[in-house]
Amino acid sequence: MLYPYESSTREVKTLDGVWDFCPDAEGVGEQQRWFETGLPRRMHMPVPASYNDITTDSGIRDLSGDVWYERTVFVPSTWKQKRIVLRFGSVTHYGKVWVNGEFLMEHKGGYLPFEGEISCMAAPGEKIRITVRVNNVLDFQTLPPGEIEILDDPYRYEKPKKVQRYFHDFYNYAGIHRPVKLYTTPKAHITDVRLNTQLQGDDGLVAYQISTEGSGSIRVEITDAQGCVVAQAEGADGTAVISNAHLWNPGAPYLYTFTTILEQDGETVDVYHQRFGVRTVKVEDGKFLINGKPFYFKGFGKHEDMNLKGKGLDDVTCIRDFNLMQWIGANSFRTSHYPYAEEMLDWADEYGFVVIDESPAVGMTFFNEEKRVFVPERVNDETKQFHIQVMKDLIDRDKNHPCVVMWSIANEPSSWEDAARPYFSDIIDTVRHEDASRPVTMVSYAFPYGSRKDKVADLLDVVCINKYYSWYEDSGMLDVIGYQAEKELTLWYENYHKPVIITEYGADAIAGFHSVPEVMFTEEYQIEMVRRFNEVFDRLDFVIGEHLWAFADFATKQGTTRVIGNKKGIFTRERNPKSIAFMLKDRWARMEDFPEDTKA
Ligand code: GCB
Repeated sequence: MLYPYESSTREVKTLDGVWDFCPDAEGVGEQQRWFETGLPRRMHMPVPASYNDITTDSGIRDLSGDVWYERTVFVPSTWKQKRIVLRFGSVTHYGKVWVNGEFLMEHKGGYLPFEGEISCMAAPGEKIRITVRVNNVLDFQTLPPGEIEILDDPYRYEKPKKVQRYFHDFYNYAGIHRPVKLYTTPKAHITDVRLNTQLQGDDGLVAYQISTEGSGSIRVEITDAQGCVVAQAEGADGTAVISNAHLWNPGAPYLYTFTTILEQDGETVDVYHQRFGVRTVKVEDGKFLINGKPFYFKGFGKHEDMNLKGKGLDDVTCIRDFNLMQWIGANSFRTSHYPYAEEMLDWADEYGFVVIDESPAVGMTFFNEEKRVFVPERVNDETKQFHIQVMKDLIDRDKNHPCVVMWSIANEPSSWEDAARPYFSDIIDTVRHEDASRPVTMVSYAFPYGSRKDKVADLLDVVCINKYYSWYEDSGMLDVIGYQAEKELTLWYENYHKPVIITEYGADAIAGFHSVPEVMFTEEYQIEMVRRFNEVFDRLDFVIGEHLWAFADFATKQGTTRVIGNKKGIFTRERNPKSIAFMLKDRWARMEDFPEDTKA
């Protein structure tokens, strides 16, 4: 799905701001036809934002079920004869939309965009009323999965209590999380642009495929960063050649603009501008090659998470994060554990950060060998079909971003279960079919040996693993790290013969907690743990990257192992550095993005 950028033929109007809001924990709104009658109660709710941390009511914060949003907006009178589209960047985890009381669309899945044409429902010059029912319930057919449990022990509860269980760490924020836009296209219009770049000597080959609705002929033009035309072509698919192309490189990005022009009888009907970079990606001989050179990943697993706004897109936090990642010398991040906002990937393209783009398949495990996940009553064929659809939609959304170098199909599933293999094998086939130009990974917390041996890793291009030696097991025993890390990582490599990225390692450190010698939860322990892991990575050639967990502290569900959230951040939730940040900055300043020459 194309992002709604403005052009000479397309107008965009943002619907971000304060909407009316009404909780509906009992789920009666649809039956009572609130989409026709209007909301029975009107609270103020900012969009984009999670609704959880805005009010002071725990009944809203931890509500599991429906909430409603509503607002009115004028459709500009100049929008006659246009196709008018209403688009949501994301609604978590389910959204159903009415316009003037009439059903428009529904969408399952909390981290991808959806849109619907409203030309017939919206008269230019008049006001329309948009109503959205949002549902945040997670079950075994959603991603992430979850389960509603009824607590009905009469010795403990006055009456039965319904609770949402989920198996991932981060808090289940919900709401309208990303921008809402009304935009126009001409009636005949461009519906898709797909680009793939290759290098031939010094030239960049840009293979393109354009889809349209309505008749017309296609012309394409590539302009450089100064706006000069550097290549042109005609037809709905083909290859445009940029001679002496500037490459998009990590830390040294260069972006071209690919302009598609739809013409009828020599007249321009529709124009769409897509920024892109010329770069290649390949895994070969145990190396991750970007533009033909072995790349080393230095960076983080992140979250879309901040005070008050929760998972709502926030430009301030976004730009601050890119500045901090530049300051510390990172070159990459993973969109753990779900697809991030499209705007965030645009910035990654522009800042030159390399991205591992992850699906929302997180928490497909009970962290328990006995209790299986991939069984008909839990993660089953219906889940798989949805997972396949999510991967298709994700690839369709992000395919043109040079920053995206690899797809991650899941984070830490029970990949030692026999049934996990056919499940993920079908997902991997889909991803390879949809995009042959990027490698595929899955982030594992299984083992390369024993009863929890990973049954999927051999199907992937890169092995990504999360490890917490001296934290969840052998707590406090920093001295085990060197032995355990070297032994286990080596086994991964010997078993699967794939390059390895450590996509998570780290310790909770509460900013301001100190001790000598190091004890858990202090800043010193976090530093020492990471230092010991790093020593091992530096000895092992097949390790092609290190992503700390996590970039910043973040909100989690409540529990005895979390003190107001997960504190494994290198930065606090307010985006200030902990002591470890200076250690990493120093280390990464000494390590190249393409370290062929520097690694022993
Ligand atoms: C993990 C998960 C991540 C958690 C982290 C932790 O393995 O992938 O979502 O937040 O561990 O801190 O426990």
